[in-house]
Amino acid sequence: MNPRATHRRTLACAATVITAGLLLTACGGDKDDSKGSAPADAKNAGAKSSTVTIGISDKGCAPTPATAPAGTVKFDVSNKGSAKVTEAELLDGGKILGEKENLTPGLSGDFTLTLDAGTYQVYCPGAKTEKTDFKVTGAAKKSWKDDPQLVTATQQYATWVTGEVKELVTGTDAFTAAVKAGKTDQAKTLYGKARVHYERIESTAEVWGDIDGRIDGRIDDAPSPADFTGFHRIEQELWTKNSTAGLGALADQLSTDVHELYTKVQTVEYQPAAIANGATDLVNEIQSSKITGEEERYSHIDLLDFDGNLAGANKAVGVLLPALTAKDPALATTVAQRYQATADALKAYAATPGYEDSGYVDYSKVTADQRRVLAQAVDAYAESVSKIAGKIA
Ligand SMILES: [Cu+2]
Repeated sequence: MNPRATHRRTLACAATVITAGLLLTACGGDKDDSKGSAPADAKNAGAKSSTVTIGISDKGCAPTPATAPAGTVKFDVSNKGSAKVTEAELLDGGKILGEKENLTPGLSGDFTLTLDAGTYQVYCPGAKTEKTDFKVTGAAKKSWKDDPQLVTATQQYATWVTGEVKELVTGTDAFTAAVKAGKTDQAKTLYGKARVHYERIESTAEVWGDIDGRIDGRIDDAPSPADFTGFHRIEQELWTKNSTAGLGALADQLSTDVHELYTKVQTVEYQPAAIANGATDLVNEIQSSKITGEEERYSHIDLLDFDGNLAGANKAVGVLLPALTAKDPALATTVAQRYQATADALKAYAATPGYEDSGYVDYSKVTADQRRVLAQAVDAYAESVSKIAGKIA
């Protein structure tokens, strides 16, 4: 869970999510998916690609232009000096398709989406006018579905995510059983073994904001103490009180929630750009919540979470690599090199069996200077990964 996005979830354009027979389109405007989606290659003749500028201010975040043709749309977002409005999202109904957050005054960033015809909203929470319509018209001439490499990529990724969540379920059930049996030491070592599977796929889990919040939320995200549940609530008790007392109901709830997640992920249909954006989110999560020590503040197994986010990003990049190599071999090479540099930087802290059996040292023992070195590697990797969506969308 991204610590800055509280009480709601954010994944950039995760997928088309089918829930209980209801088709919810997360990445396009069409409810029936009949108009096709977006160009597989923005450089292809006939494919459309456009850029929209969004300036955030206290007043609002109206997009310029306010319309775009169906296809690949890149949103350039900048904060024009608002201290209270620091993010912009593209919404389709209630769903977040893409966003740029944590933009303090003067900062800018971008996100790229594949959009079908429809009316969307640009949303900037906290502004005087929070929502402005954004219209997409026409039908894209080419779809990523025409590119066999990209179709294969989405299938591979779906299979991998489902497998990871299956392991999450198994690992979490073992962890919660230990908690309920009062085996504190065993619970502590099983905690990380379950969590790493969540961290690998959390960009997908974040599609369902409420579940992500229940499973992976932090004390700071909870409006009231009763809302603080899941892994980190149990983590707090295990490490600060060295006890499992009174955790039975929380353990049961956590098991129920990961089982529900397993049911839900099997309904996701991924888009290539969504997979790429998910990889970017995972790398950004390393920076915002692992390097900082924010996420595992009681257990200090942050390096294992780091490992999970990095592996998840690398998997997403990996399935897209054949298509990316065909379109931008130089970027494919840079991404691979920077991944390796990040993996090497992390490996310096590997240990066997490691702190709490995590495979890594206790993160609280990693100095500020050492953390800076890790952050630099992650930063460079994030920068290259963030370019993938625009190339393959
Ligand atoms: Cu997390």
